[in-house]
Amino acid sequence: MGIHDQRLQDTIALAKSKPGQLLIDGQWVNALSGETFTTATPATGQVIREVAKGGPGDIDLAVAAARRALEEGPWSRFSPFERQAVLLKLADLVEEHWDDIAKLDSLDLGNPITRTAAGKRRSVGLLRYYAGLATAIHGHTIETSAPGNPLAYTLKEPVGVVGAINPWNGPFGMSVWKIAPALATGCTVVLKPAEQAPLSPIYFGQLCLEAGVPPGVVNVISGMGDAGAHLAAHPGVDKVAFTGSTHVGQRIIEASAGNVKRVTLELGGKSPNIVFADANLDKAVPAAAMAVFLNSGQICSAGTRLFVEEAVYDEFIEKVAAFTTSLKVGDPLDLETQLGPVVSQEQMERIIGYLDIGREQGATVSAGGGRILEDGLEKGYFLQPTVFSGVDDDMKIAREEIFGPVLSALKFTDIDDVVRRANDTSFGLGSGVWTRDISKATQMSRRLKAGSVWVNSYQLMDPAVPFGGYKMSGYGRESGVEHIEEFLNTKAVWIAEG
Ligand code: TXE
Repeated sequence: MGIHDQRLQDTIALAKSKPGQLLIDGQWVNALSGETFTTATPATGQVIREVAKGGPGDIDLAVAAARRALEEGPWSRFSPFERQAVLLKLADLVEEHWDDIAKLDSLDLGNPITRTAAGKRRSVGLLRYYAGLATAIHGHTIETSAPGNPLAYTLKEPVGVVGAINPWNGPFGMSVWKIAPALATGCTVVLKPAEQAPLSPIYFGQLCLEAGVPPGVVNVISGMGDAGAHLAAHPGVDKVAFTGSTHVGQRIIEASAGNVKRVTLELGGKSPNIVFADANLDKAVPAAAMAVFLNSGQICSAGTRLFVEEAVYDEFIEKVAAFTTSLKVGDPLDLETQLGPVVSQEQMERIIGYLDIGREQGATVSAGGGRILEDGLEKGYFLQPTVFSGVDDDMKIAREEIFGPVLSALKFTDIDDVVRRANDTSFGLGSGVWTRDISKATQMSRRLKAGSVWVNSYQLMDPAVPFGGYKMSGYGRESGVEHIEEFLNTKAVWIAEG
């Protein structure tokens, strides 16, 4: 399944017809430095186009615009129903232009175009969900015991200017994920998308303008890590919402200290997916594989540590390996493709390094194991989905986030054994449990130290259900009513008799 060149060139032409500048105060502008950078498709390595390379000076302008929009209006005068109307319009536009959005992400990130139906449901759903919540934000009244029996009530106010710093593994979806609740609460935003996949976030800026988001409310600054670092340290920013590596997350915490910013962090993971012998194995086999291979393994909550109970271990690994080998890897723009390339040469080399380490440390390659250098895919960053079996808890492939299509399978004996080992990690993002025994399911969901527990499923997401990490996977929650709280300040008002 090679790369269809004409379709690729047509999609590159589409990408070139979309904006590639910075969005500041409602205007498309070049970077102050005049610099640009290129973004390439991981399917062939071909350059797609140049985009503006925003730096610290551009971040300063964007933060100032966001501050003006927040304090001087008209955004601050928008009623909740008016903010709701803007979000609903934005949802309609995203729905209408989904084909273009899907193509941009498929081109820039390499994720299969077949995944886009789910992506559309999710992005449009998030916008409509937070449109609904925009009109449901309220404080409460409190009976106090203070002298004179004064009345107290709470007001919920937007936290202010938000710096949203995103990774490349969900360029459009993650932009919506952070911006929808921010707009619902009345905040303003400076978005710094990842340098590897900036196209759809920039296009999202255009859709915001078309939806009637006033100038300065959403600003988009494509650029490198220095732009992100400047945003994270900026005294004019009230909150940073970050998704990315744990290492950069730690830098964000340090940078936030200057003006004691609010911070939410959604970081890495090494999530356990646990299969008990009594599980519905026919359902668990493909799900356990796709818990890792979706988006070529580039998902923070991927179930990369597959724990299988002793009694069914050999049978299960054999079936997972057969399923894995049957997956169609290839042109991300092809409707038949199940796995695209990984995002960049750098990531590919990193992942290949882990494949070597896995072998060196004694794990068995049960499926895949290397780069794909034939079938017309040799110019791109295509890897075979890989299953390592016979993995020990101490191997690097069982401890470190690989962020590629690599599954590590481990054997366990009983509940206590697997709970201890599943929790023996510095991360705590996702987890899966496969069993038909309700008491095992409830017990496991209490004992696993992770922000999400999926029982007889994996990677389910919904705008209404909170998502986030324990331990070094971060703090704060995205989605659900919890996410709205992350963008609000609570003010206590005391009314005594005059
Ligand atoms: O992430 P970075 P990278 C993990 C995954 C992956 C590894 C590296 O293991 O292999 O991280 O990916 C911006 N201050 N995840 O290098 O560097 C940067 O420009 C402020 C897990 O792409 O964390 C980009 O916009 N911002 C993950 C964003 O931070 C800075 C998703 C993320 O980049 C900055 C991605 C700084 N000092 C990677 N330096 C997940 N949780 O889903 C860089 N940036």
